[in-house]
Amino acid sequence: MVKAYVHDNNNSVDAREAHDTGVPVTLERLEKLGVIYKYLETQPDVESLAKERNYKNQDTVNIQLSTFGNDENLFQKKLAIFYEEHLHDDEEIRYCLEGTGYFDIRDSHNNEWIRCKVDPGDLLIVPAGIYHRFALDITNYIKALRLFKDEPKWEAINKSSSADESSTRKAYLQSIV
Ligand code: KMT
Ligand code: NI
Repeated sequence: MVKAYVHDNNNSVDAREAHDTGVPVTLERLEKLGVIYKYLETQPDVESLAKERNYKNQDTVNIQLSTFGNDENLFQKKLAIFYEEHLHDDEEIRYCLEGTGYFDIRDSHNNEWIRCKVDPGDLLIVPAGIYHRFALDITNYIKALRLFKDEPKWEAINKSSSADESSTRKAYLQSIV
């Protein structure tokens, strides 16, 4: 069930550890950042939400060592990509089907990372232009549904000065003031 807290920002510890400062984050605080975080019982509930919001595409990702042919190197590389701070040009939905993981959401008001722990049934709506990243937890497994509005906008745009200056980022910052 949904649980969010301030990340301790201790980068000398594995991303898959909890990194819990003990400071809870409310759903209202996340909503102020444009993030919707909630529990939905079934996949059809997710499909209808996606339809309402004009989503056209989806895929399922299975993130665990065996997906990568048990190649530990390749697995770590993939995890490192997910853990790079990035944004997308479109709103996206993430829904946890099995396993667990962490979505870290950057709070642009104070630069804190807000860590959202996802369990099966937990759903996040991540707005266009918000910086975020994803980590597995110590169980090393998640199966998640990723829902996208339009195909060309799936791409992850890593944090950089050009991403900071992009129209998507600017529009996002305008939307939360
Ligand atoms: C994202 O946008 O960060 C991702 O798609 C991460 C993988 S989904 C578990
Ligand atoms: Ni992303």
